[in-house]
Amino acid sequence: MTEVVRLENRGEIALIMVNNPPVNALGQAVRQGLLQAFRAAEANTAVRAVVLACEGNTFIAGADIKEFGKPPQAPGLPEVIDAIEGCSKPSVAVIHGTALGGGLEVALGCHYRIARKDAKVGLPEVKLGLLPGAGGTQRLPRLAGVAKALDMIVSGAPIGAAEAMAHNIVDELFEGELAEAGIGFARRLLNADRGPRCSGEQTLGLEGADNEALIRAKRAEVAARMPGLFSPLRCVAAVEAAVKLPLAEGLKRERELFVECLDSPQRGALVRAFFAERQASKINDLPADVKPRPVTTAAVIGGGTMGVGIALSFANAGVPVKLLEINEDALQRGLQRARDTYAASVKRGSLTEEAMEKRLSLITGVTDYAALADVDLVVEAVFEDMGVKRQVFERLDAVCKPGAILASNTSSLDLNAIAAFTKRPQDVVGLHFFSPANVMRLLEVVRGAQTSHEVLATAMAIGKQLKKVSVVVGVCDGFVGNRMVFQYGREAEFLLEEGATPQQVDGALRTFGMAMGPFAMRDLSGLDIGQAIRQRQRLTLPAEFELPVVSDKLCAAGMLGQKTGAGFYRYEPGNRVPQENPTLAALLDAASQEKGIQRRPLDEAYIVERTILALVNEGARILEEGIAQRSSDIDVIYLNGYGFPAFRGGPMFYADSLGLDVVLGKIEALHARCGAWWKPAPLLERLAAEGRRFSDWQPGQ
Ligand code: 3H9
Repeated sequence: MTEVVRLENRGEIALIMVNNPPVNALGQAVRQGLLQAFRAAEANTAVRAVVLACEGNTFIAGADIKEFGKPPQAPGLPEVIDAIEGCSKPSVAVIHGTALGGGLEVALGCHYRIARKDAKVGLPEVKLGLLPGAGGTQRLPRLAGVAKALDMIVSGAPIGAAEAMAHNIVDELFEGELAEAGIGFARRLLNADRGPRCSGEQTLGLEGADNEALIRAKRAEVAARMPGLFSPLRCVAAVEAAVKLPLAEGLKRERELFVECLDSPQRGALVRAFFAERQASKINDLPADVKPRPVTTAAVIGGGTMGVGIALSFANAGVPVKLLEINEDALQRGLQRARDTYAASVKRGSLTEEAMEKRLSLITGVTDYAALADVDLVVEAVFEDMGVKRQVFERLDAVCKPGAILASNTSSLDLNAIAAFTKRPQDVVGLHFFSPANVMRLLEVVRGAQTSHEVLATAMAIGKQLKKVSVVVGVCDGFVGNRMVFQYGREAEFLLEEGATPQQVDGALRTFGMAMGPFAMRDLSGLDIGQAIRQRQRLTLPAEFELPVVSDKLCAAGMLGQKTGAGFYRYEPGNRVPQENPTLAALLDAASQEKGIQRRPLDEAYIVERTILALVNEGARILEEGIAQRSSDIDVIYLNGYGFPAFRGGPMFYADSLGLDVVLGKIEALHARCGAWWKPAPLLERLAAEGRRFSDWQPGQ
């Protein structure tokens, strides 16, 4: 056998163990090893059944994603699974951890499957711009039915072992040791004289439902909910082949569709996004021996929307958290907000009553700073005002135990100045959550000038514990995400002055793939927030950096967005769907006139260029200043916090894929046309001249 696949004979049972850390991915050596092991078991007349299990934390978690896009190496996975399914002796896959993608496909190739009670199974290929390419789209519907298979394959979401058993995907659940459970099950098969049973030959799942109607409905749902995505419609087409074609032809059709996905640029972008997210957890200059401090208790200062959202995040992760407010009334409002948020989840069916009570019991309300003396970590989420922050941090410095981490959720203030309010700046770090903090996955971990390595490592570990995607950023106005979005929002507003409507700008950017248009987004967060920032900037910006005036005019008219029933759009009471704001046209005319602009129709491509390239140019500055460690970190922030389409990989990857020479050319043209804001970032100029990309740039090069 190969090193990564071991075959042991346990009496009449062959035990095949895969050992390819970290996740037992199906690289070439594993495929080769599996093929050899099954062939050897087949050839050995003493063997009557085969058990397949994995070492480490998980069953096979899929194909080796690093191999995509490289020349294929034999044997291919379909060939391996054919050999497994064709084995004349019954085989049992023993699933623990996560059987994902090709891993589940290998298990479906086995004749029986047992799963540890805490295991999960799924076909997440769609998240990588692919579809299951080794029989998953043909075998799963035959076992689990077309409705379940479509849901799993199109969403990519895994399901738990019990649900998998209910849907005929696994045959039995077990607890305890893997090999023992597998061998025990195999012995029972032999005693009952049960032989091989091919998933591909089963038809139960295809019977008794109007499968064509299910396919039609899923196709319509995908078209409506996932516009612009390449692989989901092909996932549906592959399942349709399972319904309409015999297995061998269905597998052929699946292969064709898989190769189309493999060759699509979206696959490249989504796989890059997968690795970018993992890369973001690595801090370049952190010595390997730095250990995070244990955090078993936390506190949050401020019971507003943000503070409560952060407290909920801790409670969701099972960490006891104290919520501090300045008086009993404010505290009760905060605690009620926490209860209401959970109650809404219970009503939606995403949380049980029991889980709600358990989580609420982890949140303790306090009004006295002395109650924070023993906590390991405090996150401040009070009003964005330096005076208020000073008061909070001075008090925290006075009461918190040595070694406690003092974190600020500030989104716009200078973290180094905040750290200087304490006598322990090394213990101060920024934890910039995004609203609603209990829902949004992104966490910017702001590294102050004096933040210690240990504190930074602890902040990253907390992010992981809270199931956030954490990205280290440096101190500057707006950090990475908001600093870039300021450029984007400003350009979007300039487009309104040039002749576009909010509907046109939002529509063009949604077609590009943004989850939400910038104006619907601004209405949601409230126009008054930006106004305060603009007023501050007008005092300091050089004259050539002009600012748009539309949102100021809306604010002056009392139209602050959803909360006032009108902003860039109008809203019916109780309805968040944006309608046309009938007073806006006159206001836009006035803004254009004021600036001496002749309004003109703008096309979609121009709208996208003007906004997305504003992100890219600022991203390049951020990279050069070392505010982000690497271009992929910027992309991770945009994919997880700003609704940037994952199939485009993030703004910096998008620029790389256009070619930086092309991007520079467009930015130079915008500079000539629109003025100072568009001065090309020096790093962009340099990389374009050298024929390089953002993704291959390292600091100091
Ligand atoms: C497929 O199967 C196609 C087939 O249908 C058809 C073929 C013909 N490959 O996430 P973590 C690395 S498509 C290579 O931090 P966790 C990862 O980069 C595939 N490497 O751990 C990281 O490396 P590093 C379908 C992989 O415990 C390390 O493992 N399968 C792969 O939080 C730890 O990862 C999927 O899409 C891989 N497949 O979560 C599953 N997976 O330490 C993708 C992980 O150097 N994987 N790595 O940064 C996952 O969802 C999660 O990794 C998993 C573990 C849940 C398994």
